This record gives sequence, C-alpha cells and structure tokens, in this order.
Amino acid sequence: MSETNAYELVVENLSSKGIDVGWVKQELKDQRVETPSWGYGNSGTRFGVFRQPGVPRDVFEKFEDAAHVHRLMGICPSVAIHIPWDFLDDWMALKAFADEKGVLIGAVNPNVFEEQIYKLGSFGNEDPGIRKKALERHYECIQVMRDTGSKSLSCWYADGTNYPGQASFVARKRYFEECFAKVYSRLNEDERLFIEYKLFEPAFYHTDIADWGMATGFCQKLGDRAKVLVDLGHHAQGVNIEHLVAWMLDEGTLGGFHFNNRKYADDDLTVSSINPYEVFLIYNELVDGKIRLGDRFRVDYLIDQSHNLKPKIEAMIQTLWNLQSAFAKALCVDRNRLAQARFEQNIVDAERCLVEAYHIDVEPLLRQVRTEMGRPEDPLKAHRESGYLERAIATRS
Ligand code: RM4
Ligand code: MN
Ligand code: MN
Repeated sequence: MSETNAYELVVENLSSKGIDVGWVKQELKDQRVETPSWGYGNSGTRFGVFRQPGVPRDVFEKFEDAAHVHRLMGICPSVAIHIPWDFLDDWMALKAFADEKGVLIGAVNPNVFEEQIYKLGSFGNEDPGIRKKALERHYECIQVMRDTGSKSLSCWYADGTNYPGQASFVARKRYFEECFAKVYSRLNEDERLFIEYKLFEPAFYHTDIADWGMATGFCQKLGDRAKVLVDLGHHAQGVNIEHLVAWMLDEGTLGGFHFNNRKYADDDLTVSSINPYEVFLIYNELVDGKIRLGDRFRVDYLIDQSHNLKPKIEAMIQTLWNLQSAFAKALCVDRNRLAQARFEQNIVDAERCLVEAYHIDVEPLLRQVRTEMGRPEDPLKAHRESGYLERAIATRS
C-alpha cells in the first residue's frame, strides 16, 4: 500500500465516524511535552552508573541535546531543570543560550534529598534549621524561575520514615503545610507549584506525600496555583491511574504528568514500553477532559525518565513518539458512539469503542502531521543520519 493510501485510509476511517481529521491533526501539532535535563546526562541505578559516549558535560550541553530533539520532533520546546544537579552562577546565561537554540526553560525542580542534612527529611524534618535550609533551596529555585522565564516549580520530596514509631505522621504533615504555605506565598499570579507524590522509596515505611489524595489535600489548602503532579511510576501496583486523572481533572487539581513506565516499582522506563494500553487510557481521559473543559483545561506534560542502557537521545525520541501515538489513538475514539453505548448500558460496545481506537495504526497520520510541521517523517532515522551523536562524541571528550 502506498503512503498516500495508508493516510487516506485513516482519514476515511475517522471521517466515517464523524471525527474531524483537521481537529485531530491540529491537536497533534499543538501537543507539547517537556523533556528533563537529567534525561540527557549519565545516570544509573544504586548499583552503578554506566557512562555513554558523547553525553552532555554540563547543563548547556543538555540543552543542546534537547534542542536537537525538538528540531526533530517539534513538540518539545521546553526543558525541565533540577537544582543543584544543574548548577550555575548565571542562570540568565542559560536563558540566553536556550533562546539561541530555540528552546525554553521549563519546570524548576528543587532537589532537597541528596545532601547529608536531608537524611531524615527536608520539609518534614523535625529540625527547624533543616526545614529552613530546604525552604531556602525553594526560594533560590523561585529566583531561577524569574531569571529564566520558567513558570513552574515542581516539587518532589524523598521525605518519609523507615520504621514505625520513628516520627509523628501528624507533626510532619504540619511541617509540610507550613513550608508549602511559605513557598506558595512567594509565587506570582502566573507561577504554579506542582506537588508530586510517591508511595515509597527512598523511605520504606511511610512517605510524607504518599499519594494523590494527600497531594490534593496540600494543594487545596494552598490555593488555585498549587496542583498535583502524577508520575506514572509512583503508585501501588494495580492503581487505576486513568480514574484518578479523570477525578482530578473534574476537581481542577491536576497539574501535570511525569511520564515514564514501570514493571515493578519506580523504574523510569520508556513510556508505553510496558503498558501502552494504560497510557492510551490515560490520554483518553485527558482528551475527554479537554473537550469538556475547553479553555479551562491546562495540564503540563513532562517526561521523567533516565535511561541507563538505551542511548539517551534515541530513548527521548522514542518516548516522544510513543506519546504522540497514545495521544493520536485517544483522539481517534468515536466519542459519539461511546456516549450512545454508555447510555444504552452496552458494556461490550462501550469497551469496543476504546479497543478499536487503540488498534488503529496511527503511523500514517503521524507521518502526515510531521510533514505538515516541517519535521522528518521518521525522527529516529533522521537523528541516526544526522551525525549529531558522532559530532558530540568528537567534541565532548
Ligand atoms: C523521584 C521523582 C522526581 C524526580 C526524582 C529524581 O522518584 O520521580 O520527580 O525528580 O525521582
Ligand atoms: Mn517524577
Ligand atoms: Mn520517580
């Protein structure tokens, strides 16, 4: 089958369901996903770090790689930073460099978990001096936001305990509330605070913000600019993530995502590599929410993955590609028929609406969209043929 025919078949299929192909393509062109600076550098597990040739040596080179990926994909113009993993005296210099490369500084992530003082926690620490230090790190990050034009402060805490009795849950909860209130009060109208939760790890008995309910509780006490961030790897096995996404969309508390995938715990594997149907179901709720909420819909999409074995740039392209397909498939759901099936309480037909969309081959559609965006049809091939990595290996010794 020729390329044009493959695309026309998708168009025919969608049109026959009354789905506006122009809308689907526009949504795909407007899709935005932020990549993480830490996804471009060397990383590993607690058992060791495996170095790859040509990886960035500093934050500027991470931005260079991110700009290369954006040139190929056209959907990832911003890059999240992690402080002090990314450390600079002059953040405005990074902003100027990013401008020149055609990318933006995205979410700023304060790191309050690696230094020795945070052994027993940051905002949840019993020691007021350590809570103050953690607060200062957040204030420093807010200043970085102002210097770089970033609008979001994305917070995750390693806080928790390892043994029953080690600390008072309630005291720690209150310390968090106090600290969050201080951080929140420093944010401008157009700046947002994301609160990310995680069930376990590095703490093994309890985590201070263990799930989306607790994160929601903190956000609701703070106000409208505080939102929950869902990391796909941060739940107990079997948790229905698409359900909580729909729930938070309806409550207006969903702020964004850290996309990745897992088999066992917080594995940070390539999104869709283990459970692509789940990613599709999450996007299905997002599309549903977007149609329902219109202008009030605002969700930030970020990647939180570090590839220890795959080549970094290839893995990033593959991830973005997987997110494009999950979104495309979700846009192809026949929502009229789904509504009808639900109304008739026809379970089989309702489920089939989702399964059919999931099985559509959206590749011809993605190729068409990429061509219309002036991007290569096959970004992975384009990357491999670009000589970018070879040049990086030669210059970044
Ligand atoms: C956590 C969480 C955070 C990330 C850290 C490094 O598990 O996913 O988002 O910043 O890891
Ligand atoms: Mn995360
Ligand atoms: Mn994580």
